Amino acid sequence: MSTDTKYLSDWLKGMDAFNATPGEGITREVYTAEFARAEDYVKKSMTDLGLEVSADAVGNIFGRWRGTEPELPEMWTGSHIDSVPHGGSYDGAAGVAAGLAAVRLLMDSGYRPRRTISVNVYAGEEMSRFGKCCIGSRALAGALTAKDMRESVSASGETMYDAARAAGLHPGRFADALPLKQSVSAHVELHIEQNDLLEQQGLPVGVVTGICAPANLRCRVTGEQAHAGGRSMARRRDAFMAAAEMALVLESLARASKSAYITATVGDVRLSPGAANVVPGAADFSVDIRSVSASDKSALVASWREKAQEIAKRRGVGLAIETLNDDEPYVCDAHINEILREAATGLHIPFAEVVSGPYHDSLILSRLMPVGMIFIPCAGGVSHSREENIKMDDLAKGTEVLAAALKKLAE
Ligand code: HGY
Ligand code: MN
Ligand code: MN
Repeated sequence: MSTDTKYLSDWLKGMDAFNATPGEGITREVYTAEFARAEDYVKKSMTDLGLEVSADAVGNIFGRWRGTEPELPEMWTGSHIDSVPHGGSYDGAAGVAAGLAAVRLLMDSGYRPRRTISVNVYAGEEMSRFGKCCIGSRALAGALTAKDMRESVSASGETMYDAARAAGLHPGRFADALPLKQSVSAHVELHIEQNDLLEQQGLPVGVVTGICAPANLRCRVTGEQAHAGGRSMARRRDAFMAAAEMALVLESLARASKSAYITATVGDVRLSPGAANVVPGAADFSVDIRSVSASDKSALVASWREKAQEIAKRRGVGLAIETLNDDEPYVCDAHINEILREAATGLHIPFAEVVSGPYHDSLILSRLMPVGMIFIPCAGGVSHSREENIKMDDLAKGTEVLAAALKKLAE
């Protein structure tokens, strides 16, 4: 079986058109106009393949290839099409393209699955707009409710619920199909690695052994707003400097951790009032801590919280920490991974087993079904950046492994 790389690259080029920042990377945040048009594009490509298309109240899309025994639990694949601001063309979208191309490959081979195979798009995997990641897969898993949608507010003050309605969805009909009632046999997601382990080894495919999970905290330091020239250094309660010290302590604790895989990031800092000649009275910042080990992650969260409170006390500032989510890491399903390894070997496609530092919808879906992931390299391991790039040949190879695995898992 050899994948039609033209189908993959044409599909991805078509997806690039739905972008709020042309020429400055891809910005396609969940429940925006670009996102709504991208969803229509996906539905059309599913219809063009002869798949039965359906969508739920939060914007998850399902493209079903009915099996000969549709009463059996379905086989799922899929990923996301939303992006971070000024991100790349392949984070998420490559996995949707691969799912469609894998089904197309199997159809062209004359194969008919026993189980229905569904190629899916999960809404809102990125947390950038509402501070909550994996909106669609959480809704399926019962970890997000319509009430949560009304209470999640973007930086511009719009609720997730209203934004979903503005994007043409019907969150009021949440309970029609959410949380997921049916049982699903398994889920395999293809995704770009977003690290450079595969590229370093010159390998086109990775089989993911574990998916790290994030603890996302929203932190607010409150100090005293003052004049940048008038207030002496000794008398300041500078919210930013306190936050900066807390961030540096986070970095040193993460670097000192003995964990097999752990990361800590402060990716979003907002100062108030945010003027060059004013000592900030308040500093809001995000903390993103991940590990493939739940205990290592909670140890880092706990030790950082303690140090941060000590810094706040010493500097005479307030510190409020809100936990947005704290998810369980996932060790990928051994049976699925055996099938993925066999598929790659049978296709003479060299592969390595790798850990996923990034989380994915598969992490959340693992609460409902056994899950495996296939990685392909991305240039320099760069992602969440306009520099994100892949080799179409690697995506084609990953698609062939996905197709072979779907064929096996749909029996
Ligand atoms: O942040 C992540 O791990 C994912 O790419 N949203
Ligand atoms: Mn991402
Ligand atoms: Mn992603």
